[in-house]
Amino acid sequence: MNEYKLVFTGTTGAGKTTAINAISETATIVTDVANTDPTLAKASTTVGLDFGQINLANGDRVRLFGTPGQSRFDFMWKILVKDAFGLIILIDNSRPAPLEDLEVYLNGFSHELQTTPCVIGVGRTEAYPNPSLDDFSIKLENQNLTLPVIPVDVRRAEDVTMLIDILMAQAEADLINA
Ligand SMILES: Nc1nc2c(ncn2[C@@H]2O[C@H](COP(=O)(O)OP(=O)(O)OP(=O)(O)O)[C@@H](O)[C@H]2O)c(=O)[nH]1
Ligand SMILES: [Mg+2]
Repeated sequence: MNEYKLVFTGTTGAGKTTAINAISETATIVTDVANTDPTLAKASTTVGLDFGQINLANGDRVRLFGTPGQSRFDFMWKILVKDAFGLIILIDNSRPAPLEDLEVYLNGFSHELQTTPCVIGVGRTEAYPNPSLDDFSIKLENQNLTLPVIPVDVRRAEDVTMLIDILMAQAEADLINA
């Protein structure tokens, strides 16, 4: 049996905690506290990490970690991404500047992105279609990155599972091309 570590990161409210809760097969560890930021329309925010686990059909186990979104906790990003097999960046398209949000995480994880497979999941695209998925891809190309950009609703387990499947497929392709 192999064990893989995947890390969910991205802006506060994009749904890292929600995504891990949607698919974890074990009780999740959540370190949320009451949100006191009036610009953030939700009751709680993560101050430490999220943790959950899933088992793949072949018996392999995936450990899921979520970072806090707020940049005042960015020291946790480095701690959590250590030895990660893959990175999922979640974007909330209802925020004022989603492309700039993406850039924050591309910069924050620039070292890891050189070697670690990564997928971008964009949420709330139905109500907020702009920027488009193409706009995200162009932004990535400008940074010399070619990464999958997928629309997701993190409340739906099948959407979160799809992100993980794409990440695993990308990792396999990287191994074949290495
Ligand atoms: N209406 C709607 N709500 C969504 C959608 N995607 C996520 N949400 C909600 O957005 C919220 C996301 O909150 P969290 O999961 O706490 O976000 P987080 O990324 O962990 O945030 P931090 O821990 O603060 O960094 C939840 O209340 C979700 O139900 C969507 O597509 N539509
Ligand atoms: Mg959270």
